[in-house]
Amino acid sequence: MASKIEKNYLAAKEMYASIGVDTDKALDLLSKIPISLHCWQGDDVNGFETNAGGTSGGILATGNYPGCARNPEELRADLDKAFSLIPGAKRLNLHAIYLDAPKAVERNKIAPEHFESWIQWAEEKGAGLDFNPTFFGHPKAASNLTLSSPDAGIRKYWIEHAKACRKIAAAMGKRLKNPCIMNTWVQDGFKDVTIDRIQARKRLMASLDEIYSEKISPKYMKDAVESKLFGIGVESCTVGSSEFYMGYAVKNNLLLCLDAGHFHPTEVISDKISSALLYLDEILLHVSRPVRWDSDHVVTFDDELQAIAREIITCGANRVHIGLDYFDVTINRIAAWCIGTRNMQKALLKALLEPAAELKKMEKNFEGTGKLALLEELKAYPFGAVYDYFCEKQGVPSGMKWLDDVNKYEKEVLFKR
Ligand code: RNT
Ligand code: ZN
Repeated sequence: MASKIEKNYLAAKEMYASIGVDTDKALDLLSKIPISLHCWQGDDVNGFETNAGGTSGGILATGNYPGCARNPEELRADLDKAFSLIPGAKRLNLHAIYLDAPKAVERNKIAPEHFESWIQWAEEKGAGLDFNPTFFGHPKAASNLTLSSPDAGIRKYWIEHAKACRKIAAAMGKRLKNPCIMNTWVQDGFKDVTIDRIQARKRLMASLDEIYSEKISPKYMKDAVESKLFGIGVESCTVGSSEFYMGYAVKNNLLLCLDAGHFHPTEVISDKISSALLYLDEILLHVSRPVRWDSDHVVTFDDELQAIAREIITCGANRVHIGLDYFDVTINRIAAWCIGTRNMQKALLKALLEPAAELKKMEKNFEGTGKLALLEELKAYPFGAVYDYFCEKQGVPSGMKWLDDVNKYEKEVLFKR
């Protein structure tokens, strides 16, 4: 006998079929779009370096919810829980500070062996890994200038760090037979009136040129660069601005990383995807939710998320790598992963369930009335029933059931930490 979820799905399937949409096909496509979960939601961006420095560098994890992972084993256990509650293809995005090493290692000396336990974990899960050098939370980043520092010694240290990270990323991609995306974001910037912006940018450019001078096969790793508008303490000038990295990525054929919180408050990344893809082969997204500023709130099912998802589907999901980037310490961290990732997936599904050809035709024919009417009607279509069925098919709790699991784990594991 069909379950309630299946019955609801069949009713939804019929409704979508009546507007020419094949729900089975949409679910098949959805199951193949990977979402990269950011490890740093699990421990408030602290990392596992001995003498950890915390965030700094203009980013801020706020809140004091109990249960933070204190070591790689705990973080992996928490990720196992999250992965078991999220359907579809998943990757894990690591930062260099998440190394698993018995004793302190300088950041310019880190190597693939320090990430062996993560690679093994990913192998077991059949998940790809992504990677990031960490330029913040470190005494050598105290001036808020790293790759663009006027101090050659500081620059050298961070160039070495980035080069070491590219080797780690390549090792991850090689072992997992799945290219690792390495995203470079530096907080470099100035608090107040900045006179010589061009020299700072020239220094950043020269450092990046040196970092990328070693050619590594895209079979193993791909490089992305992430711009930003401003950070706390560096409000007046960010060296790696949007224009800087757009030019740099295009010139050097790198991936451009668009973070939803890194632009002016009314500027949206959904409108940038189609332009970026005209000049670049692939891009990376940091799907986040800025509230008044780059606050990195948990991703909700808001208009911009739906717009981002529609662009990914329209422009080609194979060219857009989806990463999440937020860190909320006021709620359960595993729930934060589940809510944000499941929302990203629901938004992708909703986009996949749009009668795209029909909508495009209307737009081309200037049928604005019909297009708006159809888009509004679609908002009440039962995509939730389709998502529930997806969860069930993938052996993952549907609806709110995943939260019971998280609550149980919270009581039995997290609150005992
Ligand atoms: C910071 C950037 C960056 C970080 C992570 C931890 O504003 O968004 O991507 O959030 O690298
Ligand atoms: Zn980001």
